This record gives sequence, structure tokens and C-alpha cells, in this order.
Amino acid sequence: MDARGWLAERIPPVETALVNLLAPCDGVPSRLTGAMAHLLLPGGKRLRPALALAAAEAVGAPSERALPMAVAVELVHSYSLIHDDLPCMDDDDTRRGRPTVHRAFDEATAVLAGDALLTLAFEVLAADAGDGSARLAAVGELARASGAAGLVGGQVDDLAFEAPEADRARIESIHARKSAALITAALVGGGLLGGADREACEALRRCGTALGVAFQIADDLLDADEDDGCSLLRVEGMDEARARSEALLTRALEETRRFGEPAEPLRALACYAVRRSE
Ligand code: GRG
Repeated sequence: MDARGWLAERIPPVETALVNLLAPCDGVPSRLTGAMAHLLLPGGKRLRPALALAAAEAVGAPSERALPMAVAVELVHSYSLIHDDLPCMDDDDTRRGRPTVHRAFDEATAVLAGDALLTLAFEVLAADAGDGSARLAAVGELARASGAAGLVGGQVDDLAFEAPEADRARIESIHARKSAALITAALVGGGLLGGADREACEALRRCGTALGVAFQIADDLLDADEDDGCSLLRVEGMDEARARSEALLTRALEETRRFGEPAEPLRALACYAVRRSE
């Protein structure tokens, strides 16, 4: 299966939902909406929403059942990138070839746009609950992935990262929280909204953890010339890092075997995420 073709087919409803969320609204300053849209609407690969949709398909549901989770994870992803780019964190001037939000607007607006995107994610996920208990569980997944033991904690440890003291376990612990947590929430949340049972959710969780770390190592390999920060490349070199990301991808794919043919899109996306060349 071709991951890019599947993405082109399944992502348009996510794009439409994101555009609709940022339509002019009473009480929302247009400058804030502009800052929220700046990174979110041009968007990136939309990998996390795609994983949420593919997880629903893997457990036998139509992908649109996972739309609220797909939208919510992209909102959290976008918030995290805006805050990561801030002068007090990575201090980046550009992201995806465009000025970062604090450059295009100002620092306070960028902080607030990130806050608003994060909050909106939970509003979307909590709205119109069809199966209330699945939605509630998905809210919990996203909250844990975004919080102190997930993205935020991973970011704190990444900011304090000292390469000479690092080993694989330390680096992968940061990857697991900074990158894999949201990917895992996409998979488990998408599965939950698709009606996954406990065992299926745990398989999706194991898949997400392995895939998320493999994805981060692969991302570092693509940026190998930047060679800074928390990266397995720095401590183990390129060949070892590549082998490790392939081994983790294999583990992630094994976790999808139980779902059979409906998990083909999920497997294709996993391979695309780890083996892409740009
Ligand atoms: C500020 C709480 C907080 C967290 C920031 C997301 C993040 C944590 C930092 C951004 C930099 C980084 C290396 C994140 C790891 C995950 C990652 C590789 C993000 C980029 O994901 P892609 O490639 O991005 O899916 P696109 O642009 O395609 O959406």
C-alpha cells in the first residue's frame, strides 16, 4: 500500500475540520486566530492525524470515527512546535520554511496561540461524544501524552540534555516522551474511538512507543548535519542509529499483525514515517 496515496485520500476531512475550527468567532481576537492558523493550516505531513485514522481502520471501524482524535493530536502537535520554537526554548526563526509564530507575530501572541491550540484540542475531543466512555478514555490518553510525564517532561529533559553523559536509554527515554507519546496517543485514541478493546489498545500502545522512538531517530538521521541536541547519532553513530530505528520499526509492525489486513494502511504509514527521505 502507498502511504502517500492513502494520506491524500484520508486527510482532507482533517484539513476541513481544522479550517472550520479557526473560522472567525465572537470573542476570539483575529490576531490570535491568525497566530493559531500560521503553523496549523499550512501544516506539515499530518502524520499523527493519519495514524489516528489508520488505527480506527485497523480495529475495523471507518476512519472518520477517529476524526476528533486526528484533529486533536494535530492541534497539540502544532502547539508544541510553536512553544518549542520560542526564544526561551529552541529560539528558531523558521519552521517549515516560514517564519516561526513568534517571529511572524510576537512572543506573547505565540505563547497564547499555543495555549489556545492545546485547549482547543481537548474541547474538540470532548465535544459531541458518541460513545462517551471511549471519548473520555481518549481525553485521558491525550492529556497524559501532553503532560508532565509526556511531551512537557520530555521537553524539560531535552532542554537540560548533556551529550557526554548520555547513553541509549537516556536518549530513548527523552524520545519516548517528546516524540513517541503523542504518536502513541494518536494510535490508542484513534483505536478507542474506533471501538478497540483493551488488548487492541495495548497492542496499539506498544506499536506507538516503538514507532515514535524509531520516527525520532529517523528524523535525527535526516537532520544529521545539524548534529546537536539529544540524538542517538551522537553517541552511537549513523549506522547503529539506522539499525536501531529499523529494529524498532520491525517491533512496531509486529504489534499490528494481530489486526490483519485492515492494518495495512497503519503499516504503510509506519514504514513511511521511519524510512522517508525528506
Ligand atoms: C514545548 C511542550 C513542548 C514540547 C515540544 C514537539 C517538541 C516538543 C519539539 C519540537 C522539535 C522536535 C524534535 C520534536 C520531536 C518530534 C518531531 C520530530 C516533530 C516533528 O514532527 P513532524 O516531522 O513535523 O511530523 P511536521 O512538520 O511534518 O508536522
